[in-house]
Amino acid sequence: MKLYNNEMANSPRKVRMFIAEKNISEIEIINIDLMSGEHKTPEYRAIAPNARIPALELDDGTVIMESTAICRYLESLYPEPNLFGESAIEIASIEMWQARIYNELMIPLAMAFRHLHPRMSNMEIQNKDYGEMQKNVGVKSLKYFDAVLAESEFVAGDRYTFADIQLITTTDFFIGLNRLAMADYPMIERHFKLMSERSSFLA
Ligand SMILES: N[C@@H](CCC(=O)N[C@@H](CS)C(=O)NCC(=O)O)C(=O)O
Repeated sequence: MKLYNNEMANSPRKVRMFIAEKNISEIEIINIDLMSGEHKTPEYRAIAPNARIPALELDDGTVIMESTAICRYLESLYPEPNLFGESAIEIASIEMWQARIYNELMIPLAMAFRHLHPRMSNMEIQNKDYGEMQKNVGVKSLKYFDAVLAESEFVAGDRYTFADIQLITTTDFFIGLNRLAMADYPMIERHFKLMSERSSFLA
């Protein structure tokens, strides 16, 4: 299997963390240079028509796009340690939290970054008003998830799951890039410290 990756981007980091937690060694990493637009070349589009990374290419040529779909596929191949839930209610809870983090926190903070940060001006037709609006949505969500994490160290229940990967890749990347301070969200900061103690954090 081949993972199309970029070391600076947050979506492929989810997959790298997942691979590290599962201790999977059979995946070749192929780096794609986003800044030079390598992901938009005909060669890469022939592999991943969405022109995004990550993408996982299987040995028979099948390609899986979307970081969560890739992780779900790897969970089926390598069930231990379980990261997507065991019981019906745990599976539903992890799915709920990972999707809520993605939709309510990651997307607004990613849109704010894409529309406001000078570094993104060559990858996005920037609309500053839209960026500011998304930043406000993201800040409200940060406050919300900070309150959620006051109840539990982990996002979904009392153990490490894919929902923690969804959160840490979002907070570690987008809080700073949006010129926000993690110290303003003490429970998110506690979660950051807990995650940074795991070896997968540096994957
Ligand atoms: N929902 C997708 C998002 C993939 C995505 O947007 N990847 C970014 C890097 S984090 C990318 O390839 N951006 C290239 C572009 O926007 O042109 C996933 O979770 O895999």
